[in-house]
This record gives sequence, structure tokens and C-alpha cells, in this order.
Amino acid sequence: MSASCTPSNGDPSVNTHPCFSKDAHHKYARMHLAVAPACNIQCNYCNRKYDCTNESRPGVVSELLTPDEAVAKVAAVKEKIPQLTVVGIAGPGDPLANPERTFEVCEKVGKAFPDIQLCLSTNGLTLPAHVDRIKALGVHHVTITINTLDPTIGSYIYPWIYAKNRRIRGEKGARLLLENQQKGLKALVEQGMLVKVNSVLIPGVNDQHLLEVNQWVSDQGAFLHNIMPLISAPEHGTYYGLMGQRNPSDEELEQIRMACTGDVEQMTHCRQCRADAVGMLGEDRNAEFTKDQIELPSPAVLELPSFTGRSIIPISVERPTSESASVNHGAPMVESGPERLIAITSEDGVTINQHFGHAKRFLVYRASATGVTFLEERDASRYCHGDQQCGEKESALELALNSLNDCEAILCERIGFMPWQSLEEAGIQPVNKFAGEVIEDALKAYCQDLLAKSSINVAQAG
Ligand code: CLF
Ligand code: SF4
Repeated sequence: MSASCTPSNGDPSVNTHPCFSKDAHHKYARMHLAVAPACNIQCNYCNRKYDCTNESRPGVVSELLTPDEAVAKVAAVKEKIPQLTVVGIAGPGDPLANPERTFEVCEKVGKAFPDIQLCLSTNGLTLPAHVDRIKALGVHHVTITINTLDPTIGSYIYPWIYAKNRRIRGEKGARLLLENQQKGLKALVEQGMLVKVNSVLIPGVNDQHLLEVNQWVSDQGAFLHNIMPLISAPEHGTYYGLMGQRNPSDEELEQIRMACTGDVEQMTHCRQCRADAVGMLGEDRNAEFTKDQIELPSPAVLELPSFTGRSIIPISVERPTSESASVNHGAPMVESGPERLIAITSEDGVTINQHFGHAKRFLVYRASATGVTFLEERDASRYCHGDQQCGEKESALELALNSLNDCEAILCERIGFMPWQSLEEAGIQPVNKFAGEVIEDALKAYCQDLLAKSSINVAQAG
């Protein structure tokens, strides 16, 4: 094992980063901004109810922030914690599965607080495509979770990934993920960025293999290797938790760390903090900075293209809360102009994360020349009961079709062939390419698709 404590490559930013420098963690604070809810892979140690366990421990849930709220939170924390040197984005999903939100936050925080160092943590699936942007935005430190180099072992850790608009399972999916992690690491190092690799030690799955990972990471020029213990328990509701996968003991963790032969320095002071952690490592002051305690900007307004295709107009997307979602917003939210209704299936009201057949409710949005607004929640008359093929309960499917009969499209995570066909026959377009995405982002992209197809009558718009 290489000596772990305070690695330095002469980059002064290391000395003030509490994770990248062991010496710095007693002196400087970091904060995480929970702006990235979606994820594009499934790890067997993760339950999406909680934060991304690649960079945090399960069992805690973050308060999601819009980019502007995130900037306001940095200001509030900076005022009370002058030792704040690092702002990181580590979830609660994967920051690069939410690239627009993540990069907007990096840009805004970078501009407003030029003395703050920006830090990102990712599973690496889309990293190669984003390296240039990360560099251009002045992100100083990046963490990639690399649990294995071997797609077979990967298939025991990652049951599926979502790429190229489809879910890719087993070894094939794991191979693509691992290739992108490796490509991404190399590209970041080539750009001169400081890269930390996190590896989750999973007894019986990747324990001995982590020695190979350590050597490879070292050979590639990563700055730091953080071998973290799996945290798994049945109450977390993860695959590993439910299957009884055990955690490593302290001795096992120490033994693996000691057996590593790579020259890369090892991190031993990680606190597996949560995706909204605030303060020095090991302390969490997030409770002092919840949204109800800080001065927030006025509600988020998204810049979306108008349906005229000629100008950019602000479009407000109201995200349904549990209260608003239960109310029928019967009154029109736009006064005039053509409109199209777009339905969404979502378990959490934030991301498109529900199978059409499992939806008990549809969230319906109204798109018009003046923007996109949340309209109402509708009863889906759930028709898929899990013990049957989707579509067998035709009368229930008909109820769902009735509920959507004025909608142009339904954006869902997945959908069976039969209901897909029935929806199309009813003139309702099923769309699953936005699976896992934040509703706002998906609506924006869908509307842009509409514009690109020039499917809205420009003369009527507005
Ligand atoms: Fe956060 Fe991670 Fe940046 Fe640190 S945490 S994004 S590198 S600022 Fe640090 Fe926390 Fe361990 Fe992460 S102690 S979980 S290593
Ligand atoms: Fe969960 Fe993070 Fe893995 Fe995504 S990358 S499945 S959020 S642990």
C-alpha cells in the first residue's frame, strides 16, 4: 500500500480540498448540492429512494434543489462557514445523467464564487462525452466510481445501464459502462485534471479484484484511490441488502488497502457523506441550510423555445407537489392559443421513473405558445397487476386510454408492446426515450423535438 495521507502534485487546490488532502479535512469545509435526481444505471447497492451510494451512504434523502436555489444555498453556507472551499455535486442520482442541471449549477456557482473549487462525482457512463465541458466550466476535481475492470464482475454489480435510448442488461451493459469509465478517466488525466477513483469493496464480488483496479488506476495517473466499504442492510431495500450480501469488516478493508501495490495514494479519511452534506468532513450542518431557512430566488423559470420557433420565451414548468398533485387544476393556466397535453408517469413527481403499466396516476402538462405548465393529476385506473402480461386487462387499459384521450403523448419509463400499440391507435404517442430524466428536462427536450418537426401550426401560435 502506498503511504496515505497528503498527496500533492504541486497543485495548490489540493491543499484546500478536504477530500483530496487528508491534512485539509480538519481545516476546510465542503458542501454538496443535491441537484441531480436522475440516474442512468442501476447499482445493486443502491435504492433510488436514497442518495447515490457511490459517494454517500444509504438511508438519507436529500432535498432537491433547482440550479438557482443551489446558488442561493452556496451563498448562505459561505456566509456562515467561511472555511468553505469546495462545492461538489454528487447526486442524489448521477450528476452526468442530469447534465444540463449539473452544468448550469457549475457555471452559476463558478461565476458567483470564483474562489470556490468545483467538484463532481459520477458513475462515468456518460463521462467521455462531457470531459470537454467539465474542463471548460473550470471543474477542478472529478471522482469516478470504478468498482471493477471486468464486465463479468460488473454484471454482478450493475444489472442494467441506460444508454442509446435503451436499457442494456448484464455483461453487455456492464462492458459499456466500464469502457466509458476507463475512457473518461484517461481523458480527464490527459486534460490535467485531478481524478479520484472510488471503489466500493463488496466481499465475494470484487474484493480481490480491487488490487487489479488499484494498479490500473495508478497506471493511468489518477490522483487518489478511495476504497470504500459496502454499506448494505435489508432495510435499505437494495438488491444486495435483500439478498443478504454482507459488508466488509474493518479488518478486510484494511487488508485490501494494504495489499494494493499501485503508486496512487489512497484515501482513508472518507466519511461516505450524503449528497447534501454541508461542513467539515464528519460533521453535517445541512439541517441549518434547508430551503425553508435560506433566502431563495423566485420560483424557477425555464428558458424554453416558443412554439413559433422564432424567439426564446420564458416558460414556467410547475412541478407538482403532493398537495398540488392531488388538486384538480381545472381552471385554464393559459388564456389562449393552441395547446397540446402531454402526460407523464412518475413515482416521485420529479423524474420519469415509472412503467406505464404501474402508474396509478398520470401527471398532465399543457404545452402552448406561452409555455408548458402543470395542468392536473389524473387517475390512471392502474391496469397492470404484475401477475399478468401488460394489456391483458383490456377494459382497464381502456380506462387508462380514456383518461389520456385528449393527450398528444405519454412520456414514461417503459411500456409494454400491447399498450404501446393501443395508445398509438388512439392517437397518443408513447415516448420512453426520456426514461430516468427529470420531468422538466424531458418536457423541454420533447417540446424541442416538436419544434424540430415543425408540428405546430406557426400561424396559430400565440
Ligand atoms: Fe464531495 Fe466527493 Fe468532491 Fe469530496 S465528498 S464530491 S470528493 S467534495 Fe469526500 Fe464525502 Fe468521501 Fe466523497 S468524504 S464521500 S470522498
Ligand atoms: Fe444509485 Fe449512484 Fe449507482 Fe445511480 S450511480 S444506481 S444513483 S449508486
